[in-house]
Amino acid sequence: MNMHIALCLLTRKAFLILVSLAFFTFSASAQRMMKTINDGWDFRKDGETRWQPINLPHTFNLDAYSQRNYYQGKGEYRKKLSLSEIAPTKRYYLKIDAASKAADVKVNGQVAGSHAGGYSAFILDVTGLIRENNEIEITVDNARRDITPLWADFTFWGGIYRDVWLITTPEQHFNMANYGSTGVFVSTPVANEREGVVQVKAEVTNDADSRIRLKMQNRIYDAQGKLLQTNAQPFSLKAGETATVEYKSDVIDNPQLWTPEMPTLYRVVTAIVNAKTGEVLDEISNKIGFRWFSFDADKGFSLNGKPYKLRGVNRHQDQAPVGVAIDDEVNRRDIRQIKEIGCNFIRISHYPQDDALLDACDELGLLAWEEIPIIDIVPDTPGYDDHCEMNLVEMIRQHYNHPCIMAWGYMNEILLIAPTPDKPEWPAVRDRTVKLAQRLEKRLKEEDSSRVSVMAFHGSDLYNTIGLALGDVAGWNLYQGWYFGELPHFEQWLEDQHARYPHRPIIVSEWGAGSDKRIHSVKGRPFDFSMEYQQEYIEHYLPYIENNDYIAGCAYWGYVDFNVAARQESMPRVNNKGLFYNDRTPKDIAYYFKAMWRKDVPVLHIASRDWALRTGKAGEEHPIKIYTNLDEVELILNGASCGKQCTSNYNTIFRVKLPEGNSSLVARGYRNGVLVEDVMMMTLALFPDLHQGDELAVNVGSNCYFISDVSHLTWLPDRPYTAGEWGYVNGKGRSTTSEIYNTVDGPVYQTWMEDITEYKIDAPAGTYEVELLMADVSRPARQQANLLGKGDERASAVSKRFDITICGEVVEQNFSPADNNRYLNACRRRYIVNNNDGCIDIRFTPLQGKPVLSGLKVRRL
Ligand code: GCB
Ligand code: CA
Repeated sequence: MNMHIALCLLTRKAFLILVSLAFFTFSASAQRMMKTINDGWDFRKDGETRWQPINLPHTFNLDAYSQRNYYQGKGEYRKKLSLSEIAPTKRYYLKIDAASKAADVKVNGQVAGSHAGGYSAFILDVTGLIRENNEIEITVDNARRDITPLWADFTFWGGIYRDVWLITTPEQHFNMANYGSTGVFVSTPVANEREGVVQVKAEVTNDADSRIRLKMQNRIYDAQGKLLQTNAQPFSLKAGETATVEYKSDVIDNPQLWTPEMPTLYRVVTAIVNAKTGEVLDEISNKIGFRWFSFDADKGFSLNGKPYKLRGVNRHQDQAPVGVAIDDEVNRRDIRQIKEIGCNFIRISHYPQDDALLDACDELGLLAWEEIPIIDIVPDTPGYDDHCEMNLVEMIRQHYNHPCIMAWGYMNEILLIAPTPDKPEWPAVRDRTVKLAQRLEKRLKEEDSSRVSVMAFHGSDLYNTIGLALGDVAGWNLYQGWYFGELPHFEQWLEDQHARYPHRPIIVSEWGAGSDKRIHSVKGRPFDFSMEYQQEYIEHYLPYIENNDYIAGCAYWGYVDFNVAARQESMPRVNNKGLFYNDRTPKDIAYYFKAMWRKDVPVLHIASRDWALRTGKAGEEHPIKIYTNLDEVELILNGASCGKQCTSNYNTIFRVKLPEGNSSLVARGYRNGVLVEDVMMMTLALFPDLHQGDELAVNVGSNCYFISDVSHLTWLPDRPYTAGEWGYVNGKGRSTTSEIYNTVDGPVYQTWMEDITEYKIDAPAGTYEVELLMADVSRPARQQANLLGKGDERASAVSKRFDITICGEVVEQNFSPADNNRYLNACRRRYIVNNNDGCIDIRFTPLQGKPVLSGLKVRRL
């Protein structure tokens, strides 16, 4: 029976049903189809013969976790892809969400295209190349010098570390050749409490070889999914033509505004419809938010007409052990966590991030500053500027529709490693930097005049004097009291800038201090990496930011500890300024932010999770800090009250006598008559008693406890010798940020007593094991330029040499901790000595340079 006869046999009604069914199935299959093709890839590094099976997202730089000079070069990816059929009327595309830094793509041996830039998506039309059975080959290169970033304080992870998509569309579709964007651009030209208007500019392509009549249909839904408006406008496209179709909605009355507290999202669904058949050919859905904002040099930031402090963090994307090869849910979890501590703002630093992150910002309510990674200095590499501009356009077009975005940035601390103005190379660097800034500023405004432009400066006045303060808002990255200067220099810097440039809005785009969970002090100092100094630094900066209207807000540096292969310090390869550890568990300090920023919930946190193992003498008082937004807190130790204390600056410190062993701590307070509690366990280990055979370990030359995360041994802060006790007799405390090799307890070696000639430990007579820890750091490794001048010890030409005597016995002669050229090497020696007179006396006799001692361990045998 042929079709014709069959149709004749049908009733009219059945015929109509059949036709509409046919259309339904036809139109469903005719529309855009998107799927990830992340699985089943092979990978090898350039020059390797063996392929290894991997899945995307993938990075080939897990070596950044273990070595400073991580692999920078090419990586090859390949995948077999079979399709059940190739439809002659369909278009086929590969969308690669990020390949760092550059990618060359082949399909079945033919060049499909290439891309420069490691942080934005690109789309390649592979229609002419694709078959039923395919091989896709992508060569990625993270060593290219013509693509930014070239210098920066983070690892330039190579790989295809976001999704790869196969997209098929009908011959008429939204433009797939617009800088990796969807080709559909949505904005809200009118947005206020009374009225909202949505505008859509859609680029539509006709890849067929004949003219076609089409309609662009837009449907607007409210947050509850109710259809508010629908509109269809006819247009036609010639064969091969791409045209922009514009639509402006009718007024939406009294729109619910988007705010971080109530991120109401409307939706606009834009479709291309075949005017003749009614068939939907392509469709893109966008979420929209009605909000407006402004920056003012005196009043700071305003959202929807009201003053609004921007409270934020900077976010890097990596998480061990996967590096930047993170899944979407990692992005979403991070945004939830950032919201949780009360942020309403995020600086997406220092490069465009995953769409999943931007979506989460829209949905959970975080205002965002996003930027491209032009960092530290502008090189004169040919092609660099063009790639920068292209990456800027990609970022803007790919993320244009996100209501969360309010600022686009394009340079970070761009004069940080530039030659100083007295150097002959300066004028050229200055001129090309200003030229590139002007070019990008202009392009940014052409692309998007509805957002502000921003740049982040480091603490140098040159930005003002050479004309780099050309953006709408000046971002200052300030580290007074950390890399240099003292804490009050922070507000002095800002006040001076505000006074001299009274019309320029200011945001504190970075501020932060490092901390290492193994390091603690009751009197922290800059660069000791104690958790406690990080708290002191933050407790100084944040109230100033909060209480001064002219500061639009801030982004703390940073949300998490993140990987920097080249960084050294107490945790080599980690920038440890995070409010959260790299695994996303909070540091205690995260609760200070939460206490300050969350007014909607009671916050009460015993800030001793990071330091739950204390060491002390029986009866000694220990500080227990509470972060809270309650006015008054009671602390209960092992069931007994330690009293109530009023809080100020969102904290209070109790001084409590912990008994030996485990204790329970309960913090208690009331908010609106409702009980709020926090509970934790702490442990006190008694101060080592050599009479009892305890192991005494001293972090010589340091004010800090060091609790090894491997042995769990506590190395006590050093102190001067007093009779009946132990300590140094002389010497000068020194420290380095250079990495110490061949140890897991680096920080013990990074602080030392220099020029020491004697160390004394009063202890009962007997046989002892005495262990000395030393390192010769007089040839420090080159530090990252980003360390803003810290850690540049001057290299000395000669190694240190000295004799060591313990209890009158010579244990080392002409000793050098750097023997065999082992500078920066952990050197640890153990001696068995007899103490006959109640004092273990350790003496150092200098032969060349100054003797050093970094750590000391004593145990009675
Ligand atoms: C900065 C940089 C940032 C660094 C940070 C730091 O000023 O913008 O990339 O990671 O300081 O910790 O030194
Ligand atoms: Ca030490």
